[in-house]
Amino acid sequence: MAIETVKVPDIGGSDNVDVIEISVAVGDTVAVEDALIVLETDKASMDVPSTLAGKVVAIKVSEGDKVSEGDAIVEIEVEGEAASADKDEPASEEQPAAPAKEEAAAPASSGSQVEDIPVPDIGDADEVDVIEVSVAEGDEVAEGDTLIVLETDKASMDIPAPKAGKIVAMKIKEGDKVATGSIICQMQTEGGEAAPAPASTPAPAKAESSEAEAAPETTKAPKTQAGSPVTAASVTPTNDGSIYAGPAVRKLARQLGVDLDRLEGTGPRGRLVKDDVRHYVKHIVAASQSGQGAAGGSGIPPIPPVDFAKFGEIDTVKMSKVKKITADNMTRSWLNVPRITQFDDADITEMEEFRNRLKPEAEKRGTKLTPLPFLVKAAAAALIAEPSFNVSVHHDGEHLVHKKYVHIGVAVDTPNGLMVPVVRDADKKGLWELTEDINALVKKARDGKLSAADMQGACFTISSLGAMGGNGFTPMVNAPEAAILGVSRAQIKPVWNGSEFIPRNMLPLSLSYDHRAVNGADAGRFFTYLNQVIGDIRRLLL
Ligand code: CAO
Repeated sequence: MAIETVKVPDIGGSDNVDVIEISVAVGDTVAVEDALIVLETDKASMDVPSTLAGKVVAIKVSEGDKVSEGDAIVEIEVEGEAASADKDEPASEEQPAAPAKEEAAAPASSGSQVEDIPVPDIGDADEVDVIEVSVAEGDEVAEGDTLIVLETDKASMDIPAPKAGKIVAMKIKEGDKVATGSIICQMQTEGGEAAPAPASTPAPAKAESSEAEAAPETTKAPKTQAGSPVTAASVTPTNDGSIYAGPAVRKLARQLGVDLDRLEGTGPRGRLVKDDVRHYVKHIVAASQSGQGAAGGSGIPPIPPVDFAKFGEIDTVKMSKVKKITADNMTRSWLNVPRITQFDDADITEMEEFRNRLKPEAEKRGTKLTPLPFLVKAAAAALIAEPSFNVSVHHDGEHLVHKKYVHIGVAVDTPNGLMVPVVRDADKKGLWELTEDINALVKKARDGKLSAADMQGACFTISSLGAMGGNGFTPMVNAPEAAILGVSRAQIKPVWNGSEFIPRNMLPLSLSYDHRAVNGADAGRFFTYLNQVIGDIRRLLL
């Protein structure tokens, strides 16, 4: 057993390269070529593979560190003596310089001139795909601007302009295959020498000695500690390989905190380009500012602005705070809650006869008795009878919260907007107490006097539009509650009793529920029970 250190290999002369990912943990067993860390330069990201097989006993770098060639990455406990025979040999002496191609950059002279811009040293790969041409004839480019993007089996790399100038002729096109030294384009430059810039780090060119030497002849492929070149073949995309994006795009995404997994590439063959990242961020920001599609960075495109005044006279009125909060809540519910709505008519003929008989008593009590307290009472009874409905999806998305209390929200239309105060312990209260509670809450809501506590803790909501009319609607679940009952206008309808049609007072109900929390069978049982109770309120005594 021996403890050996794996160091940062030759990374093409780049110093202080960002460590963007640690791919192993202490205790991991790694094989030769397993990725240890991921480095990222301006132009490329690359895995640094292990040169040793064994157990990781110490990690010498952290995410966010900057490293250079020779810095220790990990310590590995290896079997027997040195696992890597040539581990101590200086990497820079291992690899012969990459041969210069005949068509490499023409020597430059001072003044304005046209220069051939070659592909810099990209290692030994000689049939590398050009997957993107980022410039066109006539473009002015700055030093470092991407000219083309190359891609091997394992990596993509931007090839930057070695200096500023104007593209006078493109010599390659998308789909071509190139090698080190292939001419990319001709550029008109001002003075100086045309030294090809390093390619992206997967196989960067590295100036061997003085600036006076022509770069292609003096570059060499970077190597691992064990001496194998860090060519494209040992470089993999930083994520799971299913993301088709170049290093510059990856870097931009990382800077903006964008998860590339969520994006669809619009580049050739679905490749992600910088504009995809920018558009994504733009949409998220616009959506969150307009209150649309903001949930969880969903990337839902916002509704484009419209100048309504173009079509006629308008007034633009600021939304009340309540309306804005409602808008956020509705959007949140719409985007987060997979909702099902089920419809049925409850026969309230008997219930209404009973309510009408109670009206004089209600008057004596100084209150008004509408169908709503009956519905609250019936819903409370149904939640007790079918506890699978009295739940919420836990915010961790992995648990269901089963509630042992029964608080019911009542949607109230107020001058300020929709508010939902909560009737506490509805299952424990009689009809008169419920009536008083509801009336008090409705008054408080319309007087703008509800406290935050008055509107919290509901298990289930009832939204009654019965007084306004309508045959049915699909109420929005008031998350994190699991369900809501929509009540529409009761009507006398002909109902078949088996031998004849008889007139019955039918109340259209719509039950929306969070399908993550409640399955259809539970919903069916709950709704049937609720309708039975409403149809025969004597059942509330059972
Ligand atoms: N069918 C027929 N008539 C109905 C009815 C129904 N489903 N529900 C109520 N009515 C009747 C009442 O009985 C009352 O008539 P009477 O005075 O003759 O008895 C009349 O309509 C007015 O009732 P109301 O609206 O004053 O009282 P309510 O208890 O039915 O409703 C409240 C109270 C606060 C729920 C209601 O006023 C309200 O604000 N509803 C709006 C809810 C809402 O905006 N929801 C959002 C929908 S979209 O998410």
